Amino acid sequence: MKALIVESDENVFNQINDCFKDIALETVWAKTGNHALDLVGCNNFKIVCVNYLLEDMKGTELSAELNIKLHSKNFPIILLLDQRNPDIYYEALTSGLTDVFSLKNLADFRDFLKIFKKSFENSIKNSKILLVEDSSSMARVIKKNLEILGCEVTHNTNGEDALKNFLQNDYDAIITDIVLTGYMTGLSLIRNIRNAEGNKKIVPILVVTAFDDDSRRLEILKEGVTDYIKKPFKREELIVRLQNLLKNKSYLDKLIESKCRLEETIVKDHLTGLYNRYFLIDRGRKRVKEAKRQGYPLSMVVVDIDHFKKINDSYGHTIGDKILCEISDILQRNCREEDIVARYGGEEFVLILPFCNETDALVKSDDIRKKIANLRPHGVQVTASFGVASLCNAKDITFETLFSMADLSMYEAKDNGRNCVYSYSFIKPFNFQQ
Ligand code: GH3
Ligand code: MG
Ligand code: MG
Ligand code: MG
Repeated sequence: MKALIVESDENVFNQINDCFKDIALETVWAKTGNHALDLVGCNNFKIVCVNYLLEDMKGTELSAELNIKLHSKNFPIILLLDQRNPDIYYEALTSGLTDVFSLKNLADFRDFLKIFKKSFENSIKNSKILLVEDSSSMARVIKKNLEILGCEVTHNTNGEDALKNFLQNDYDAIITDIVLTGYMTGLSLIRNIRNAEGNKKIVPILVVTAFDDDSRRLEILKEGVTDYIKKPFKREELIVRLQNLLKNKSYLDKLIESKCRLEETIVKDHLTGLYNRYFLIDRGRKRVKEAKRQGYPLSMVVVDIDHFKKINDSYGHTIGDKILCEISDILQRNCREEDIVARYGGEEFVLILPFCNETDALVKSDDIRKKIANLRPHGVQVTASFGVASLCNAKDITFETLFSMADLSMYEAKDNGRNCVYSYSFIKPFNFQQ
């Protein structure tokens, strides 16, 4: 990675060069604009810094020439000015320069360079790329160029293998040709990727193809590709386009991650990690309706820790909290993935058990009750009372009525000595041994 400094004054060059030393970037010195134009043709610069006043031309003129010579700008061109001047700023930005910094205050420029280097390294290094290209010579060129930059490249010549690889692995970007070996075209591969399940389908896709007529390009874009590049292409263009895709992908990944975290905090109880009352009611209503519609059994269990107030009073709230977490773990561990285990509030929990009839729910509840009674978290004897209600054949039961039935049964258990399981259909204690 090299930088070009275009500066006619040696002292000023040394000042600018020092900024690049800070970020360990190799520099090449061009004393004039024409010297710079000669150098860019045969070097691969990642950034060019130009003084506004050069011996043979203005920095803005050099910038315009660089843009013409290289057709498309694929590295930042930075203008360094002796003094602030709004007219020159305007001229600079309209001549295609990326940014302007003052030579009087190089701290800003140093900060810019640090960010520039970091973003360059992060966006492309260690990226996993799936390359789908039938031409082995073209694939070799692309693969080599990306591997130099630290990418891990998997190459397939046909869409079938590429699709299999895509479904089995996670890639940061896909680079694909349109004409491939095998039965699948690049377009069909793209369609399959965009129809994939979940977040996999949003992977950036860069199409690299020799087709350049407008209608075909439009077709390719309509399939949802992220970017398009025409063969033959310049190495820089491929890298810059890929870099942009990867940068956007990383923003999107961060966004998805924070959305998931946010969704989790909305539905989870902070202390125990169980679902909260909001989630229980929302999902519970849906589950009850679904069970009624499809005619499968569903049970609800209300669990309330016995004399928890006394436990708090005797051992303190901190131990009380830890006990709540341990009881939550027991409830969670004894339920299936499709069950809902929620903290309804305080020391009260609710379980929703789809595909579990009343008898099974009673057996399960009594099993959990015994486990809690034998747990002795932090050396404290803890018990809980259970109330069970089931959908059975009653057609007009809602989530709310089922909850009231289970809650009433739980109070029945409290009234009858605690540390026991009561069910609504009998309002009598359930004893598994009998
Ligand atoms: P019962 O057997 O009749 O259910 O008696 P109880 O003491 O468990 O019931 P009560 O409703 O009288 O008291 C519940 C206690 O639970 C009071 C409250 O301080 C405690 N509690 C509620 N939420 C928390 C919590 O997040 N942490 C702790 N440590 N205690 C809690
Ligand atoms: Mg091809
Ligand atoms: Mg209680
Ligand atoms: Mg309670």
